[in-house]
Amino acid sequence: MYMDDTIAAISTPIGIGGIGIIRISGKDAIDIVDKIFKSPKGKRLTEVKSHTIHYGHVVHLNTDKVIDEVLVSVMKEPHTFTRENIVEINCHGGIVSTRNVLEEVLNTGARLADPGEFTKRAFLNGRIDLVQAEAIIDVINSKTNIGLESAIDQLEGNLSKKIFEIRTKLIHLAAHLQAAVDFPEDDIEELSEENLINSLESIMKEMDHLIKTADMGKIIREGLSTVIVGKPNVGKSSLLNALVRENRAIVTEIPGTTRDIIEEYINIKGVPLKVVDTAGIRETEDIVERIGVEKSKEFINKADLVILILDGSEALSENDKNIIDLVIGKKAIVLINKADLTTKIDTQYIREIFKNDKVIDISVKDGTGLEELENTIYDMFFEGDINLKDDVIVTNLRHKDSLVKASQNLQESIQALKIGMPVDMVSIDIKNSIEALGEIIGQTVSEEIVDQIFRNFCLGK
Ligand SMILES: Nc1nc2c(ncn2[C@@H]2O[C@H](COP(=O)(O)OP(=O)(O)OP(=O)(O)O)[C@@H](O)[C@H]2O)c(=O)[nH]1
Ligand SMILES: [Mg+2]
Repeated sequence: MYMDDTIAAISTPIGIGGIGIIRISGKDAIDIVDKIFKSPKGKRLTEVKSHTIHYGHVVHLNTDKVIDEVLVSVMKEPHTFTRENIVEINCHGGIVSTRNVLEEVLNTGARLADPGEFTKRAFLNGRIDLVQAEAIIDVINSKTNIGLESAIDQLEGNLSKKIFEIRTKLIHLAAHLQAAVDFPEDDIEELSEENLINSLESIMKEMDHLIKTADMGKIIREGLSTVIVGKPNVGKSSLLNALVRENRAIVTEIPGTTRDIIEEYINIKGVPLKVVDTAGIRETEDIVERIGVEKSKEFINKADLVILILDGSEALSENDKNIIDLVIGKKAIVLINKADLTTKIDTQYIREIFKNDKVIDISVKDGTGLEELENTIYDMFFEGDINLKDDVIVTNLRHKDSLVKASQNLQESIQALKIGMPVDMVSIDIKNSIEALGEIIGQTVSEEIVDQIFRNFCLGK
């Protein structure tokens, strides 16, 4: 596919900076910039070699009046980001100078690019697939190192390759089935039903493993959603401050200090966490505090991880017991705080109630147990059969949805085989599965979805 117009946009953030970059892509990119570029030696951009940089000035098309002093990179198709001719003008990074240069490029025949249009052209011209295009947004938006690493991994094409492999296996199976139906007299090696079911099941297993990684993918993108709960004055805000390593939340000896929800992103040994410090939970008449308590309960239900804090220097109260009831059954870590004081709580009893969860003695005040807490969070995150280092991780909800659809279709085909349905019916399910996989990499995706994806991009990308 070849788009016939030439697009341009400012690719650097709007604001004051060292340099501003205007990017132009399309078959006329070099001609357009050549008309408004003056080099000291009279060099013509239309005659320079590809992938070279040139010093000069951008001038007004009609008056030759200097607009800015610039460096211009010329990259000829097809070895460019969009597979079209690309020119990038590096000018001084003021708001006005960058805009003036862009305006002159537009006056000379380019059209202002839509958000993401450069990347969309890279996709439509076949340089990258849809997963890679989406990974570019993720690289730009990553909030954590781990998120960035996984986006780069997808940009490199590792997820696409995996999807492509699974899809190719299915296509082979479908072709084989079809051939056996179409040419029964030919001597096509019969796939025994058992073999077919085995192959389909093993492909489905690969899909299901990818789907499983999506839960991890969500954490990678958004952080492990963690909530700190406990009755008033047990040290919740103190713990948040210790984890953030600054005085983020107000800490006092007055119970009921935290009234509103405080949210912070923190990084524990590379694991991104979105931690919420809540108002201490207790029966109360105070309307403000009561709203805070209601919110805490909501957070417990939504969180991936609950950190329950108990005060070890006091016996367990009714209040603690009510909170324990809210937490039981959730993925939790229990902290018995204030280990620097004399222990009054029945730790044995706590360990019994939470026999499936980690219980840690801790003193936020002197730092005892904090490292054990961090190690526990790290281990929880990396537990199970998902290996962040070697596995391809699905981080995008659209990819997950298509994988779920593909897996369901296979499940149906297996069922159909098992109850002895005709091969034609089985083939339809397999074809639907192939199509769902194709949506992920963009082979069978609708224009509408493509437009929607690129609309999320920033200008100039
Ligand atoms: N001795 C001791 N005191 C602590 C420890 N951790 C917190 N405290 C003290 O306990 C009191 C309450 O701490 P906060 O962090 O405000 O407790 P909270 O759970 O956020 O309280 P609310 O916001 O009122 O629900 C403060 O005086 C802290 O200094 C600890 O490990 N040992
Ligand atoms: Mg607090």
